[in-house]
Amino acid sequence: MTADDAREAVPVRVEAIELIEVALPLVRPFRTSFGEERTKDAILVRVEAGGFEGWGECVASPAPRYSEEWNAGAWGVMRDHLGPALAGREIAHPSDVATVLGFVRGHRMSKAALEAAVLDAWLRATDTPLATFLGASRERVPCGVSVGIASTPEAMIEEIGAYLKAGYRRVKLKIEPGSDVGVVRAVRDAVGPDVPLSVDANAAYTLEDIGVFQELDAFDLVMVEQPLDHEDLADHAALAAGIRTPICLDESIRSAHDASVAIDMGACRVINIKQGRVGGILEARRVHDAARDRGVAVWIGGMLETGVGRAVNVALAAMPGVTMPGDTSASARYFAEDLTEPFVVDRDGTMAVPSGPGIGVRPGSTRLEACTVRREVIASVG
Ligand code: OSB
Ligand code: MG
Repeated sequence: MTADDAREAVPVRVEAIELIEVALPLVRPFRTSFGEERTKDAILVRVEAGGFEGWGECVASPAPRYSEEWNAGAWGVMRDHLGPALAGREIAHPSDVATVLGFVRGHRMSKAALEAAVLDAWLRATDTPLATFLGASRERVPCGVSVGIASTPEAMIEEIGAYLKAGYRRVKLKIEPGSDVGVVRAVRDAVGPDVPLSVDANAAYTLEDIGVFQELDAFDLVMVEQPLDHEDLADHAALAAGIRTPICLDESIRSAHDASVAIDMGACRVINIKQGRVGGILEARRVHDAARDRGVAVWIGGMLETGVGRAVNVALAAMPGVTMPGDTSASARYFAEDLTEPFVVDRDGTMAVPSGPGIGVRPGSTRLEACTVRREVIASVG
């Protein structure tokens, strides 16, 4: 019997839901084709369910650039719509959360944060680690690192050198028009032919830029991530037919259904799974299953999460169909001090999967207080 089955008959009631907005300074600015972030601003969800506390992290950003979701909107939809619907509910299985919240269209990151918090409490009620619930097949996961656009290629190369020394197994470079082929050439020359490199355009190009991607073919990249518009699978399929480097989709994949369609139409050969983007941990597992059934490689992406969200990503990265290093970097790559015990990458480029019940970590109360911007109990049913 799996841990999943063991819990099925014992419901937990959602007794309270609290939203906590936090701000943590980043150790260095993170620049992508859609903007620069200097702090990590996130909404944490704390629930009480079945007498247990559960934590989730909403991966929305301060501005609606990566997706339509953003923090102020996420706060509003959780407080006014999703939270009230969930409060007082008996949750027999974590999949009930998506069912209860399904009346709201979209808002996947907010739904995912609530689901994660309830799932954490539900798993703690039987002492089950999230990785076990997900059918994890490893205790340590290989890690990559995502490198923001720097002011000069030299600055980027210096930062990458430090990551390689620290053990990271794959380096992902953010690119944008005007900062692509030249930067990749300089980095490839500096690191040599054996370092696995990829690029992520965050949808900054159109099919008319196919020449850029044909030039990038020369640098043996593991993949090119989300080169084109997030809503254009057909153009990704056309680009894929004209280049050698595999295309990985990030923004375009919002569900397991999207994943199946994208793979079947030849729009991608790799998928970056982010549980927030697809509406939760359970849907993330379904994306993993759909890709595995079709022989497509997946890896676990990131949204600069604090330890609360990172714990979920690392558990997902331990699933058997995850075949490439993820953007699951060490806490120290982002923060001088995380909210939780820090996640550490060893010199061999691997990180331990949390083994405690639920997500296996929780915010330290002093650190949480120091980082809190506002908090509000949005539902309490006693
Ligand atoms: O496109 O993968 C992305 C961060 C914020 C928003 C989008 C993306 C990213 C990253 C960073 O690439 C991944 C990480 O280190 O968490
Ligand atoms: Mg991406």
